[in-house]
Amino acid sequence: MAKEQYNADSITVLEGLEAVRKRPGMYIGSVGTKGLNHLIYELVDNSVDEHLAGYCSEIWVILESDGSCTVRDDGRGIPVEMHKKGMTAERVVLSTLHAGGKFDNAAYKTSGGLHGVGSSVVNALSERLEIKISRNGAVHYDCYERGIPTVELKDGLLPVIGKTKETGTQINFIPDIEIFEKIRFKAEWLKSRLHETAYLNPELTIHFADRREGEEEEIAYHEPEGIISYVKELGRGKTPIHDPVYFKGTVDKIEVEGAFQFADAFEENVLGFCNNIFTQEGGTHLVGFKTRFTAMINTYAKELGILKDKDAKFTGADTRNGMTAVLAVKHPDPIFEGQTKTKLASADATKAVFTVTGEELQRYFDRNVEVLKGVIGCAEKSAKIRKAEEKAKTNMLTKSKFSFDSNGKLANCESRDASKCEIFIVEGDSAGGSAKTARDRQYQAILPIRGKILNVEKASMDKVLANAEIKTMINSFGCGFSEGYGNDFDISKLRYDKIVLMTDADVDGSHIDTLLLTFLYRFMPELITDGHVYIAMPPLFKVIPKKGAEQYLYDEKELERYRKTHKGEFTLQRYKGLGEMDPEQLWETTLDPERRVLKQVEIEDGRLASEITEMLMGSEVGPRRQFIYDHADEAQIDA
Ligand code: 0RA
Repeated sequence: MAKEQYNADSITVLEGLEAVRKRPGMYIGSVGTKGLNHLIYELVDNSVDEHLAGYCSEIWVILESDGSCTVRDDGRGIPVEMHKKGMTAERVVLSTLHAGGKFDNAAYKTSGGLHGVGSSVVNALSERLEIKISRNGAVHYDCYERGIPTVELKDGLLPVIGKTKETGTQINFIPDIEIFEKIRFKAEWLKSRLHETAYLNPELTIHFADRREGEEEEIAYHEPEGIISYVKELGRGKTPIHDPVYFKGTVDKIEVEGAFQFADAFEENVLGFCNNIFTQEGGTHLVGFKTRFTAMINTYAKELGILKDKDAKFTGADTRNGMTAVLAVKHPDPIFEGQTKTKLASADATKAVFTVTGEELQRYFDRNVEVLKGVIGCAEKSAKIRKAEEKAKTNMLTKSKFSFDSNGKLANCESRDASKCEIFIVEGDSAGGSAKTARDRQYQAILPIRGKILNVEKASMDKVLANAEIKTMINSFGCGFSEGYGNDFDISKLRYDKIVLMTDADVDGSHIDTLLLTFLYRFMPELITDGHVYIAMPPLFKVIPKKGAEQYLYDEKELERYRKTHKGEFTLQRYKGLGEMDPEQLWETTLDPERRVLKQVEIEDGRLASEITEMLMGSEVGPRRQFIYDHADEAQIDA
């Protein structure tokens, strides 16, 4: 770096990036796989902003064979001209937190408000970042290491490395291993995110390529039908009762666009977006949609004589029974709040969505009475089940209010400090018995479960709640549960920081993992999304060599490797199940926080929830196991 660049301004710049490196979680959520992938999303969002400004129609995202990632667009190119303080605009954008907005004259401030925001965060967290900007007939080049520029400027300007007639921005970066736990991007999440972006921007094409060894693939995402196709895709596997309904309109500069489709199913899946941002925590736009929709269905049901005057109205959940919907608004100046800043708070969005939904859907339903009757039919079904289940639930909960301590087979831990406590759900009484002896009684609770728990996906609510294993789990965790018709779940009451599934490494064990995860995902999804759920990884083998130390091996591959690298004789012990291990071995291999291997179950978010459970419950054992491991983060030593 040239000496004259160390002035007061560059010091503030470095301090800014240093803040990102010190507390990366504040900027990208985590330093796990999720945060890692987030780096790519930040760059893609900038290119999408350029698309929204009207200048970019194609984006390329490439996972390179060297582990780096390239994001390229055909927009105007980040400005390379001198901006201020002897810095080119490009350097300001890439090295100042929240830069970019100052240049912006786009109609919509998106992705949290500023154009180019996020690229400095990616830069700060990259071991190396290279940028090529095609603009003004030339290709301009710059390069950084951990946010610090390594290219010398000429007269304060970037070097030109070629001529071009095109315009656009290309960024290649390799995440910093000093910051991230691992630096392998997860293609599966990236692809679904890119696909979603394509659905939300029907005039955009996003090219994805994975060039990593063994992973080679190329896909182009282009969805000219937009959110209509998205709704169809989200509802895939269900039986639709009508074609998707699409509506749009603008009120007070707020653009509203929605699509929905009802299926013969009992779930509701309504996704909200504001300026392309998925509003995971919901918000005012969804309030407007739901309020108006519920009122409209109740009015129609009365008009059609389906609801009599004496009948109770349908609840909101009733009217959305079986609904898959996407609601996307574009707001010139949105306010986001909530834990993860993904809750739309702008009050005017409610009114805009309320108005558009009312006008457009009324027009639609007046002309499509068959669809309307189908939708009301779904609400009627829901109301009926709701009443039956409310009854079942009250009966169940009053009957089964047993206390924490009298909780069947639970061997609880002594500590009541939830942040330190762990509960192991152990398959089988014999493994459960060993685990109870082996555990650290202070912090580790053991809950043995026998055989296969109920498949909650297929069972009705009262059956689910009558199941002994499930009741015990709900009571042990202490945080209640949520389901379609009510939410008694309160994660602050969770009694254990870690919930560890401990099953045999065979087909039955994998099936039990699946059933347990399905149960947790349906009734306590926050446990998974907040990272409280883990899968224990007991070893499959123990090798005892004539000379040298004994060793546990966790799969066939490790055994193969051991056979190849180990010279000399050794005895091989093969564990058929947890039950075969004595307490001491169980402690060493699976319980001891210092030595065990746990996989953390990670799911990006609930967006493709129904697909996930569908896949979880598929009849093939192989892919299911695969799924669990794909969603269980790569093995990490938990210390
Ligand atoms: C600021 C101003 C202009 C474009 C951009 C930023 C821009 C940023 C990114 C980030 C990724 N791709 C991008 N493409 C463009 C417009 C400057 C002008 O008026 O030409």
